[in-house]
Amino acid sequence: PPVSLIGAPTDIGAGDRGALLGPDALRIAGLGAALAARGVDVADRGNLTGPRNPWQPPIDGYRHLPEVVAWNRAVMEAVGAELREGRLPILLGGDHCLGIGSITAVARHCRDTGKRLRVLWLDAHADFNTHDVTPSGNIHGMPVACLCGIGPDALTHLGGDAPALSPAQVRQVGIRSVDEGEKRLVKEHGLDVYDMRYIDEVGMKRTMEEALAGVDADTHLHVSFDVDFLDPSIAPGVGTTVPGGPNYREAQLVMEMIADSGRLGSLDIVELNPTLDTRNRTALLAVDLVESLFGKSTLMRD
Ligand code: DIR
Ligand code: MN
Ligand code: MN
Ligand code: MN
Repeated sequence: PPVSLIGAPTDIGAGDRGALLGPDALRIAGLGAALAARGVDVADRGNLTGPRNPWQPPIDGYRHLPEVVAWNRAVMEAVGAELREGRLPILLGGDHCLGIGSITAVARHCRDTGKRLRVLWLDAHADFNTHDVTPSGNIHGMPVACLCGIGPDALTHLGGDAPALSPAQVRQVGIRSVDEGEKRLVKEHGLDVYDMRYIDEVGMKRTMEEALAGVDADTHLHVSFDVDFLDPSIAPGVGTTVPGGPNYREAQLVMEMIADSGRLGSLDIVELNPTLDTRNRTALLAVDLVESLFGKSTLMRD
């Protein structure tokens, strides 16, 4: 399908400033041209607008909740509009709190079109915190919980009805940093987590086969790609680096196996922070990986 790039220049849910520069860093790294070179029909919708970051401490366990709601409403509307036109939206974050708006729109689209939804959450973190267990109040650590109906009403009911997702629709890959209370919640809600220990033990190939099992012609696959999923040695341009992530080849394999499924329906690229990067290398890597996600292959046998 044709692709639409939607920029959401904000770091409203993050613990560091700078992710608001992510959309332009991805553009400057050549994201649009790289997709076009693959024969993808791509339109850049420009950047959404929203409140500035007031950089305040948490209130009742949330930092910037009203501003987070405003940004997510804008994202939900923009992503929903592209889906209704039969296009594949790529959300350029911005921090990962924006996954709430993006995936709420995708979930609604799937309900309207009778598609099954599978969400692949590529991240170092589980993003399943709540206001009473969060160590930071940063809402980028809470989107999966919010999407599963656990969180403030304004975010859990963004699309009208809650929850947008059931934990059974989510597969998390690359996880290696989960807070104590968060871990209890992840277990309680039965999230399917392929953590780095699992990936080390069984390998990325089998991990992805399992994460994609059951994805069929009636499935809309949403990929929420937090750039901190990648090992910081290859992707330093993020706020919350965690050592021990997927290397370059493992990340390529993830993208190639998603491409092979043929079911990619929407994508978030989030948490890229150009102020912490070196010569835009993390954005360039993200573009390289997105090329694989859209079918660029190193296979000789195809
Ligand atoms: C940490 C960091 N778990 C928190 N989270 C994220 O503040 O909730 N960093 N998502 O990217
Ligand atoms: Mn995340
Ligand atoms: Mn993360
Ligand atoms: Mn669709």
